[in-house]
Amino acid sequence: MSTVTAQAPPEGADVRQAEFDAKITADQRIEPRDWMPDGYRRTLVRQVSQHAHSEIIGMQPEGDWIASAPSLRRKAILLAKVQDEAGHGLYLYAAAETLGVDRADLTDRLIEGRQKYSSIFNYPSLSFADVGVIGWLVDGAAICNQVPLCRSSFGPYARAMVRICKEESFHQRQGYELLMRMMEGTDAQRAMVQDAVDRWWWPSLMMFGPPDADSPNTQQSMAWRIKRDTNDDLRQKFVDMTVPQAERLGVTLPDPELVWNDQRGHYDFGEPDWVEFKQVISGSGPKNAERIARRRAAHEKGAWVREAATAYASKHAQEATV
Ligand code: FAQ
Repeated sequence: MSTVTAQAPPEGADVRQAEFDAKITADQRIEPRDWMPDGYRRTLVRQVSQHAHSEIIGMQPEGDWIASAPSLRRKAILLAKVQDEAGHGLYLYAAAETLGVDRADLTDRLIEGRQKYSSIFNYPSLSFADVGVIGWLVDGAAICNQVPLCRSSFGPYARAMVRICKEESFHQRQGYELLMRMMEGTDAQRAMVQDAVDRWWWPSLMMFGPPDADSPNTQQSMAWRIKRDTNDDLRQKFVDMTVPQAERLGVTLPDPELVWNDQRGHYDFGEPDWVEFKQVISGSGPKNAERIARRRAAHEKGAWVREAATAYASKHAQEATV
């Protein structure tokens, strides 16, 4: 009898883990009913729900300008854009719910400060030029970050991203178009655009998250193919994409270290203020308290709608059983 024994096939959880690993390696999608490791599920719930919160809170800085838009055309465009962001939040909450969490609970986590949302939305929008700059830089950064997420390994998240990215592209173009018009206007309008660029540039770079060396989640999220690129790689891509757009627009980006590096084939750029970033994501940014207070008030004001919908649904269910 041979002393060499064939390796026993993996059993139970091991088989499921092996199947999961094989799918990830083969770049196949993980779907909600598939087995997945707890850490994979937790990471997705964290990222997808924080992403959803960002879209919903992200309605506020531009929403502030709907009533004061300078023309009916600009008001209609802005209304449509802000409504799109609400839609993105809803797709993303729905994607998170496929992981077994409840949207009402996620909303509680947001308004009780137990979950984060993007740092960028904790800065004020001080003039109508901010609407253009948010479209150009903030939606531009969002697209850079989110196009690769269309290939994220979790099916519902990746599919939500496809539609979201199409809409974000429209948002970016409307922002750039608004700025082009303002730059063709008066000196005062050009100064407003430059001032908005000066205020939003560094916070836009922070949207990509901390440097790779300080990012606790990137390595594992890349191994699971939830994230497809590192924070620093996406930040570089954004800078490379944006500098020629700034030149075309006729604005200066507020970074004296920004220079083309022929050897690297990329722009070199300065370091964002990571102390400020940490303060903003831990709740002490210029607008954190106001953003959450407003979200909480909207949630409380909407209680009657939720109650009415629940009453309607249970009446409907009762009638169906009669
Ligand atoms: N802000 O280890 P990492 C939009 C947190 S949507 C706040 O690198 P990860 C549309 C991070 O959560 C914008 N927190 O984390 C729009 C973690 O904390 P935790 C939102 C941040 O997840 C446009 C800790 O720091 N987009 O703009 C930020 O691997 C215009 C350590 O960081 C998404 O959510 C930040 N900037 O990478 C709407 C995209 N960065 O959770 C209206 C999807 C990091 O352990 C108007 N998300 N943190 O307590 C992602 O790609 C990733 O989650 C990253 C962070 C890249 C944001």
